[in-house]
Amino acid sequence: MDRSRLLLSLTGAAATAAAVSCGGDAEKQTVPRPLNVVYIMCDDHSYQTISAYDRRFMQTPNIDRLADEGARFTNSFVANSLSGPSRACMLTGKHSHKNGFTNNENGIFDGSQQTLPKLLGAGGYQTAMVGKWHLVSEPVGFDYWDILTGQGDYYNPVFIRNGERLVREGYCTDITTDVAFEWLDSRDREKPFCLFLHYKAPHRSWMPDLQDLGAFDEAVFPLPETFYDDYATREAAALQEMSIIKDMNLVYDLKMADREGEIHTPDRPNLERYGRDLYRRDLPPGELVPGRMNAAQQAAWDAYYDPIIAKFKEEKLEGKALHEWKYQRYMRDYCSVIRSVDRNVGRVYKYLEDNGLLENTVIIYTSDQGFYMGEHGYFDKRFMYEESFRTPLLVRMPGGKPVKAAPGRTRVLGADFGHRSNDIDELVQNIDYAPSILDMAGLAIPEDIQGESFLPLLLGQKPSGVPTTEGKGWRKSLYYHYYEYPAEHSVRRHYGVRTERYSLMHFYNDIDEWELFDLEKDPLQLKNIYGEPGTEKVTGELHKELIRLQTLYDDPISEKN
Ligand code: SGN
Ligand code: CA
Repeated sequence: MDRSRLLLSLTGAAATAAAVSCGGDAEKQTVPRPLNVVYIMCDDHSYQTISAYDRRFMQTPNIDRLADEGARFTNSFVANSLSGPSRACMLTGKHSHKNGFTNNENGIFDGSQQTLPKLLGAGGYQTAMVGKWHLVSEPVGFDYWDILTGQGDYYNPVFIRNGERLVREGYCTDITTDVAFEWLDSRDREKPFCLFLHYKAPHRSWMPDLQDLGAFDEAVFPLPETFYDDYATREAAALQEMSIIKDMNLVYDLKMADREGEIHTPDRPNLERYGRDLYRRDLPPGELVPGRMNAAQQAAWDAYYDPIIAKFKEEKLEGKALHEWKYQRYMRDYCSVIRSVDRNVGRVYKYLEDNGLLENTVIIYTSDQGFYMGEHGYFDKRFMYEESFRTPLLVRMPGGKPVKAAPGRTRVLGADFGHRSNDIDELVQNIDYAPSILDMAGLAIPEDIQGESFLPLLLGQKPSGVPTTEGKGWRKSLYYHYYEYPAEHSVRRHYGVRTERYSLMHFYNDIDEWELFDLEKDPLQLKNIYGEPGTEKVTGELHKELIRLQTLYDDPISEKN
């Protein structure tokens, strides 16, 4: 282990019940010890629909409060933009090829390996995992686990509590919070805790809580500039099956089947059979069974959707009008689902406040990856393109004193979030979560963890003083590798490197395509400049950097074909 890293850890471990401070100026940020951690992770929550990042679509006052009282990471990324892989990266602090969970289709998480909850447990923490797990094998290393089956259901979801299966009545986001509170109430108050609170929302097919139905009916969402992307110069971008226009389903995604089960676009197998019930999930294969809702829920749901379905049938929209109608409907459902997430973040805040925990608890808010809100015409994620490579990351340090970032940062290019004084602009990735949490807890970070602790950044330390696996100074590039192909949505396998200005990716398997984007000149990533005259030097440097990262992380390039 790096000496300074070890020093910080030892200082923390030795200073139980004391405060550890870092940073050179008078206003030092401190970490109280023992420290509790509430790690909130949504599923598919785009930064575009968090108003602390982007004000175009909706307001999220409770999530924003984390940004106001903490830090907003403006360059937060994942290592593999898909649920299971992302969760495995978070739990291990390692890239997919090292933790073994490369894709959802045939991945089974090897629970015998070193993980964050195990390390926390060994360090005297009590840990709980509540909500979406999605790693197939049963959770190992948590004192308590109460997980959704598979993707989970929005209504009346099935949970597995420490091995026992049970159905809980109600709306999933609320229930997940309730379960977390029950565990917090019953925890051992002598020990610090780390709660992993993983919401299923807002995963497809975006089913809002009944109280939020219609919340955005008056809204007209601005169409993203790249909605009608023609994918010129980008072969892999064109080959996907996650286009709102061509792949988003009117019944499954947008709920447009009428009560008799008439389907308005039977463009997906089984829709004719399942009709209106299909989107309610959890149907045994091959059987036509009612959806998951109880009678009262179904009545309220139908009361909202029936007139919309009737109007849709009547209008017989086509072409552009239909495409944009789909976009508006998608955004309405998705944002309505986020309303419940935001409300529940507010509940978590209140719980911590009411129980005197805000002073010694760090709250982390993130998602398992970013998501497309119509950019490039897409929904879903997977690509190394910015919207899905990025993920929101907000951290409220104990006490809620806004983080004072160290001055003199280089601007990292890409999304324009404007500037806030508590922004952290360094390139961070979800492999950094485990070491950061261990660091916050004052525990040693094992040598084989590939991520870096971003605690020093939260403590306002100058990045030049931060030790990384690459030497001194914060990392200047990120490695990405996506594996799930052939599979749903048909995003080709790819790996790549992103620096502060450029993004280079290689799509492989049944395709061999390199893409290079200059994020300064082309932040929307519309023009692949790979192989263009004048790019030789930067391409050479990026190839070198890619190989350096593949060597550093031990993901040899020869195995990628
Ligand atoms: C499901 C969804 C996909 C989604 C994957 C992975 N299809 O298979 O649209 O990309 O999950 O999402 S659905 O028909 O089942 O809704 S992930 O976030 O869990 O990785
Ligand atoms: Ca996800």
